[in-house]
Amino acid sequence: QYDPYHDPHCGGRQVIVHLFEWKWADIAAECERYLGPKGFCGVQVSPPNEHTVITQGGDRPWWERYQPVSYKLVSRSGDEGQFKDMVDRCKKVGVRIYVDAVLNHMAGLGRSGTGSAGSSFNSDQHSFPGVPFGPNDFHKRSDCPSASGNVDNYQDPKNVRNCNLVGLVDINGGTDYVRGKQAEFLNHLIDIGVAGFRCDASKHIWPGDMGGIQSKVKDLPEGGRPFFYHEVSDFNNEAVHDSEYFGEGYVTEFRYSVKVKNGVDNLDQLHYVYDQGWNMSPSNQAFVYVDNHDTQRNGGVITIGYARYKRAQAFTLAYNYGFTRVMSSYYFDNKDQGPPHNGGSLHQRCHDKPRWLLWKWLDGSQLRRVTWPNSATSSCNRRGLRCQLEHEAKRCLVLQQRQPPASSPMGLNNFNEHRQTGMPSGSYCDLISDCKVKVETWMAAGTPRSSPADGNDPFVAIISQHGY
Ligand code: LAG
Ligand code: CA
Repeated sequence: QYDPYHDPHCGGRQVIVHLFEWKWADIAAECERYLGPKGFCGVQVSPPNEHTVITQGGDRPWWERYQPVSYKLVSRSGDEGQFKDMVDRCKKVGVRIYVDAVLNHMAGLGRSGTGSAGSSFNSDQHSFPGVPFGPNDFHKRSDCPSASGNVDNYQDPKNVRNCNLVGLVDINGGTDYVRGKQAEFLNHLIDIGVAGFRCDASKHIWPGDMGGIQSKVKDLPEGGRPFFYHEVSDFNNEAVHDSEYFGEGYVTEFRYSVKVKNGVDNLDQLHYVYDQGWNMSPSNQAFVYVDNHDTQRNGGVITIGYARYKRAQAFTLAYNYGFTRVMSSYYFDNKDQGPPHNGGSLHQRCHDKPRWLLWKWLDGSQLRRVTWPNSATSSCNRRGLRCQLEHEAKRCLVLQQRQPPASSPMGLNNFNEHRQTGMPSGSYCDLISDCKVKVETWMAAGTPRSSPADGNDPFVAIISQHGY
């Protein structure tokens, strides 16, 4: 059944890639060169609006863009003309743009001066004439119950939503004026052709305020609601729960990243990645990823540099749980380090570090996640699936499912191993042959079910080893 609040508007494609800190011109070229032909649904782009310009140790940290100065579309990634050109060119090759929308706050206390679009601002005075926002548009000191004025007690929703997140001045989304200004920003992006939004720090915005903004946001020009996914981390130990945002769109499922880490470390746990015992969101609400730009810096998850990163990614794309995003980033020596495209192009620089171009080894044929056999697609059985891959890979390691014991859940110890070599080389092998990476594909498959998103489903894992 069609769900208007969960449609990414990309014609059935299923994977978003976060091109963290890429410039608009580079993303446009990448859509045409790679992402469109390979079947990517879309790109999550870094915040496109005016932000602070922060110099620190001779560098500009990536996180200056999480300190908005106004909603003018001039950022470190490019200006409004370049942004429009990117949206158009990507859309022409079937790739949509999803904007990282920072609505909870403006710049940090102690910061003032001129933003990336030339607007003046002064955070201590709550003055952002580029919007314009003034003192009445922010939470009052008396709205925030913490002693420091910062968010410091995650057991109290008022503290989480009304105080300053790491000193970033906290917008009061309760008024019609603020909601109108923020909706105007999102509507401008929709007019340009953007298909949806990653809402930054949604946990720190009252769900009612978020709903109030979204209700002022227009339908897409081609019809339908924009795609919303909300940044809310929930590990069952705080007062705020991600389920409070289910009415507003998908919600980031941080617990999945931990589950998939445990799963690829210990394969027998992989079939528990959707764990209702952990209160994980149902598949049609869960936005999932192995790592994101924060967790790849802060640890606790599998990220670049881990032997199992590709396996975790491939599993995530193949497994029938949630809406998926992969991460494409840049090399860094310290976690504040900004992108390497000052003057040049990040795109070129990334090719110097091919291991960072994670999506490069993801061929479009792997981005098709397995649909469960039903009456219409009954020919899509396990054997058919395996054969298809065998013909595309030079060598395959096929883990074939054995007959499971009637009552117990499936684990990988229920699988037989078949090694196959000398498979005819197919098109995707050739396409990725210059990447010198191992392509691993895990395919979910199993007995027909009415609900495809049951974490206890058995699966067949197919690993095609290529280029080794
Ligand atoms: C997010 N999701 O909910 C982003 O994914 C995350 O990257 C953002 O933090 C955060 N919420 C606020 O939008 C990032 C950095 C922070 C940085 C902040 C603002 O992880 O480290 O804070 O963006 O730029 C920085 C300094 C802090 C300082 C603050 C205010 O690191 O020490 O207090 O700026 O000046
Ligand atoms: Ca807030």
